[in-house]
Amino acid sequence: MTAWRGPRLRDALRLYVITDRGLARGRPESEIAREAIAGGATAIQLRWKTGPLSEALRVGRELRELCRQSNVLFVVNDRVDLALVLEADGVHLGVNDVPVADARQLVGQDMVIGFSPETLEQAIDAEAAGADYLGVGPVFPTRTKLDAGPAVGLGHLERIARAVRIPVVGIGGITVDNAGAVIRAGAVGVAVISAVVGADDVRAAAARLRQVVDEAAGLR
Ligand code: TZP
Ligand code: MG
Repeated sequence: MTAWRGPRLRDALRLYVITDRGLARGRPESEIAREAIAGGATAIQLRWKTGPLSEALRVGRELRELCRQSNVLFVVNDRVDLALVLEADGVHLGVNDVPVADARQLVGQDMVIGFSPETLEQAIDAEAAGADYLGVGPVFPTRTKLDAGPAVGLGHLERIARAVRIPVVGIGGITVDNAGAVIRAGAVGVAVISAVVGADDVRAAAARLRQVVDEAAGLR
């Protein structure tokens, strides 16, 4: 495992685009990722919920290469084994996945570990267990993840961001219209699926979101 050598993590989390085959309307993950990166995505996550693992590996290898070429953080959702095989820069875990402390044992110190807490306590525990960043959401209502639960809102995000030292990204229902508020609530970045993957022009959608995030963060 080689360590992440791109921008510091909080900068690599600014615009975090997550793949979704259903929302891509027939466009391959590699095309979505290439366009998203061209528009300003700083991280790409392979999110693979159904379908053969051999296909996930094939797609993952393409994303791995694209991200490497552009110094973009490449993260695998849920699966520590897939992240290791793909030499991902990071793995993203939820409350029903391998616990953070066990994942840390498996991946070593070099791989970035992200975690999605449902409560403030889980957020604090994940930081103590070795998580490098947190994904908090769904901040707003979303139809993309049916089991995501009700929206937690900006207040919940803000409380978690204040309580931990590691960077926090907001996720769930984020668009150009509300991304600025997510950053002002204390997130270093936004994680999105439909706002980018579902867009007719993926590159333009990513570029607009990146602009909103950067402006809210005082970076442009
Ligand atoms: N986790 C919490 S909400 C969500 C995930 C994966 C879905 C985000 O998708 P969208 O389309 O950006 O709301
Ligand atoms: Mg998960």
